[in-house]
Amino acid sequence: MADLFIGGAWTDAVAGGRRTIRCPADGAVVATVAEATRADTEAAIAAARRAFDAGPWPRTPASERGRLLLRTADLIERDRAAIARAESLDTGKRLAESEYDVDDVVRCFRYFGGIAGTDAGRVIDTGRDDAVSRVVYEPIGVCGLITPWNYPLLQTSWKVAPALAAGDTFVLKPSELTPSTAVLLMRLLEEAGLPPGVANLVLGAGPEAGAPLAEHPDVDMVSFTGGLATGRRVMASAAATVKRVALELGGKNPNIVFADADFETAVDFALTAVFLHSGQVCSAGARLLVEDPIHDAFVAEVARRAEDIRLGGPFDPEAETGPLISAAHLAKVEAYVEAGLAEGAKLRCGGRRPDEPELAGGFYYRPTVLDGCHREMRVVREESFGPVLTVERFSGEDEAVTLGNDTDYGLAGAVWTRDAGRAQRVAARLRHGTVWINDYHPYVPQAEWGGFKQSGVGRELGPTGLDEYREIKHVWQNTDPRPQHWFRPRDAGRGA
Ligand code: TXE
Repeated sequence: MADLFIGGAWTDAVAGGRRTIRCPADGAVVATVAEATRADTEAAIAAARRAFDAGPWPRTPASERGRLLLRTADLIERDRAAIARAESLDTGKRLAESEYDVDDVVRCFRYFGGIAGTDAGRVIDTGRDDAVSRVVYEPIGVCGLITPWNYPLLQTSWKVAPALAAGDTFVLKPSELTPSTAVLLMRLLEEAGLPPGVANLVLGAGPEAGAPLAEHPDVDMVSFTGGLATGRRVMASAAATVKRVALELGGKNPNIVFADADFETAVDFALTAVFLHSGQVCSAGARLLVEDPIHDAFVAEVARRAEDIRLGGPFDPEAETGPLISAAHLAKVEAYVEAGLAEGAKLRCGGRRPDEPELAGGFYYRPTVLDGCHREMRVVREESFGPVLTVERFSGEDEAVTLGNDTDYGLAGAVWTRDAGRAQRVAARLRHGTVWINDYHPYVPQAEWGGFKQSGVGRELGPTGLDEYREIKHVWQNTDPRPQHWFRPRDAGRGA
């Protein structure tokens, strides 16, 4: 079946061949999909350019664009079961989690559908009666949207929904590992009545199908979610044409537990923070900082409970979390754990693949707790993106903040304490884009999501998330233009 969507038509890549998609839980073949070449991506860019320059979409009233997003949300909700199933097969994640993700996708489309057209800019008091001045929003143009494999449709919706609300056209390049739900979304946008060429989809490898989106002069903005190394490359390529850039590059997120925290709740959330989706979450609380007096008891309890976590495939009702995305990613996670142990970390649990024979066909790794860690270790500084929790000990507020901020990243973090003043003080001092107090992981589409430092550039979600996808223009109009004579005409005032 043709699965590249270019200029409103479904086509197959001619030169790129096909890629086989396998479920990471057991290696079963899920689908084969077309693999785009550079030429296919360039054709998609040309289609998006035409739809922007000559098509109706950028000039469609924003409220009408919003209505299309709301219709799309209804269609996604209608197809919830099929979309969640496809997401689980590509990613290996539990079906229940894919269902939550699809619900979040619906909320995202409804949020941007709802705010499209509610802000028409502002009128400025010029102090004159012969001039009017307005600040208005305009679409940026053609957006290149590059998304990862951990939350494939959700990450896509965080880009597609505001781009459409703003009046942009786009080329989407999902992760080559998890393309299925992007195909389903394109079909629903088509059904919702999006004009041809506004939404384009190319599938395939980053360097071939994705790189032109950062390089091509006809792309006005590139929005990327993925790893730090690729993000830097995207940003460098975008510099050649001074594109707008939005990047979400993950984090190394501190989960800070003070001695006065609600012990049981903090233990419970420490597990969710890092082991949800086997740690393949940009905001994962992979760095646990525990205050001295409770450190030993806390780590023992976290490790005890982590031992009990049940691994399994997407449709195993007993499973609590699933496999890693690929053999390469599993090897990378294993290497991080080995490096941590070589640098002196103490293994409290995990540190191996599971024993169950029925899991042998998937990329599973046991939830792992490494104690006695310090900030010079690679496993503490770099994102393992796996089910690996490193534990550091601290004493007092200042040290908690110093450790919590001692990272190149700045995406998210949490603080656990019963002291309301301390909670606010620590939250204010942490240099991370999201800080949870006595909680971990919740987000709402109304609030911005974005990173400090090397976690990224720009924002997703929230009203200013929409601003990432539009230009702000000041329009000044003199309503009674007359000669000004800054420089007096030769004949003016002669003899005066
Ligand atoms: O990511 P890549 P990978 C982190 C996590 C993980 C690491 C590597 O630590 O272990 O990144 O994962 C496309 N030009 N995150 O290798 O390469 C690629 O095809 C343009 C954090 O899977 O960043 C895919 O669509 N595009 C993260 C997307 O970039 C290119 C989520 C992401 O892949 C490209 C995922 C190129 N030259 C991984 N090369 C988060 N922030 O949540 C690749 N791509």
